Amino acid sequence: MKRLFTIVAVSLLFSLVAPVAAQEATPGASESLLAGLGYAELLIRADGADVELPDQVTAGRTLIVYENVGQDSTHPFMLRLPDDLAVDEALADLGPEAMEPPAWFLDAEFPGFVGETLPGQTSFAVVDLVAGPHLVLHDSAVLLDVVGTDDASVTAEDPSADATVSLFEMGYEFPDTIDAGRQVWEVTNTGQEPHELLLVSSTVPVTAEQIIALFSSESEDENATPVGGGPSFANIDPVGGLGWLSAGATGWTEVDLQPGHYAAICFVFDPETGMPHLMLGMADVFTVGDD
Ligand SMILES: [Cu+2]
Repeated sequence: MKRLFTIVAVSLLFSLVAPVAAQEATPGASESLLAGLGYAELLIRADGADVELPDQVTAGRTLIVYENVGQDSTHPFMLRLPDDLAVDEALADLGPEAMEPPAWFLDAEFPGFVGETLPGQTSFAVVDLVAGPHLVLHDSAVLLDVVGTDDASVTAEDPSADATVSLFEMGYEFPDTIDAGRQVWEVTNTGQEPHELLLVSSTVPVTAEQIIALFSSESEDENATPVGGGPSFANIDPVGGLGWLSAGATGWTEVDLQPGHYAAICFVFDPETGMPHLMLGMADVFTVGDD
């Protein structure tokens, strides 16, 4: 069941990266910046491929609260099935036998989702859900029915954001300065294809070229530094972000950043080559606080 298909290969990569040791306590809803803003809440509790969630939620602007109670870091995302695709067919296409993404995959809508979440952590994101059958994807594909007619982007107030970030082919735009601490980011896909914001912290300075070289390297040794220097997998940790987001869509995520070095990468695949966008250059770096 570990093989949803190649695009989820990143979760395998991150099982190298993420320490399995217990994390510092992460905030309950009371400390979250996005919780308490009055949005309808969708609570998801994931234990590996075992995902607990309601059968159905109402369309509209929604706070996703995602608890990873499993042993491994997870890299979840969500899609709304194309209108002409039957649910049974979609689930069959994404079953344990699936070796590659089905042809319809990039025709789905991606409303955004929480980012990579370490064991014991809870992640928060605010996204707009449109009525229709959805799937929550990680080690498994789990159905979530969104019902109703609410046009969320028109009726709901935006969360106030500490930073805005855009995603496009093949890169990111970040603010000139990013402060440390817990904060809300407004993330918009200004490109033509789906993209994601997968954030990693690095204990050593890092360039975009170095992070691409690291993920392109075939080394099994987590201490190996790729040609060109920079971090090894032992130097980096996932620190959240925002899951797959369709062109033109906006979502809000909550991040908690310590001063240091960071990279943003995208594992959405290119339909022509099947390559993750990262390998096509979709990586950027930033620092928080003084160098
Ligand atoms: Cu991308």
